[in-house]
Amino acid sequence: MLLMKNIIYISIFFVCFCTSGQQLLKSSIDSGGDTNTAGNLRIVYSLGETFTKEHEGTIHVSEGFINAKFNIKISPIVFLQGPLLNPTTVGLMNDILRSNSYIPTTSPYGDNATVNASVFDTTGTDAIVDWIWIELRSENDPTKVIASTSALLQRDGDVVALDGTSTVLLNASPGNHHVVIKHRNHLGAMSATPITLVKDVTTTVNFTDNSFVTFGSHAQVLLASNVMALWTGNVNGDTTIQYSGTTPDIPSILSEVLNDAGNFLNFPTYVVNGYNIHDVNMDGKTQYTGNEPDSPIILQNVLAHPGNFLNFTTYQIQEQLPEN
Ligand SMILES: [Ca+2]
Ligand SMILES: [Ca+2]
Ligand SMILES: [Ca+2]
Repeated sequence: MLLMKNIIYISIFFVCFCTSGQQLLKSSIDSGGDTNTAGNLRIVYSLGETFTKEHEGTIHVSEGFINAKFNIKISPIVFLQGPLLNPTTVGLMNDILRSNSYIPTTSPYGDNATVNASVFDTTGTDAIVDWIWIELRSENDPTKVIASTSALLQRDGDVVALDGTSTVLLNASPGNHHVVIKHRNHLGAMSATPITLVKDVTTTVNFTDNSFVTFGSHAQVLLASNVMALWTGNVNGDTTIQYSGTTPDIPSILSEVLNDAGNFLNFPTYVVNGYNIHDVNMDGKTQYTGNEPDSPIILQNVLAHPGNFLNFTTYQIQEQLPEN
């Protein structure tokens, strides 16, 4: 009788458990899966991965669906070379795109994030230079993006959230991750080693510090002021900066200038005003040749690159990310 009662209780429990069990929400899905280790406890969460073991070693639990929403606070600091070429204030990037109201309120990157136009009202040190892109990459496979977001870049290099001032939050599990910074016409860079990021505590990742080690070689340009910046001049959407050769960036600038609707007489000296990927120094003007042309900046970078021993004009500055 007692056994029968227990079976009934177990059955009731089982039915309740099944009917009120896991719900599959969009937020529950981590497309790639990941692991977390604390002491001798290791949690593996994934969707679509084949489990070969449910547990192993001391304790090793596998779960199908876990809502892995954490707030990783990260405060990257990065300089773009373009707006530092002729700085109006020493040590601060120019914010000419902002002061001319050229920066769009919708991100140029994949998440199409939007901001309130008022974030571009701030002037001075914390004025917004442009949109920027952050990725966290897997410790074990740095080609794999774990989390990513559009963010905003201040003149002093602070990368901030979409309100223009707050710390960036990323939805990822605490742990060791590579940090990648990308910009639409500069070459991206990644931390050479994984960086320990923890929940609810801000971690500063300073790409401008010349002792900060980036993946690959010469991922950034060393400026005269002894700080590092992302290389500018990748205007044709690939992963290299090239003046002349197989995939040069220069013809793309010329084409942009000649094809502009306002350039009736097809002058190569014509200036295209506005937010434009071909504007290498980010002064709000895209010019092929003339008073303030963008093309020579690309030549200067190619010739100045530490890897271009023989000063070839055809040298390619390759973006130093593991997938390239
Ligand atoms: Ca700042
Ligand atoms: Ca290019
Ligand atoms: Ca320009």
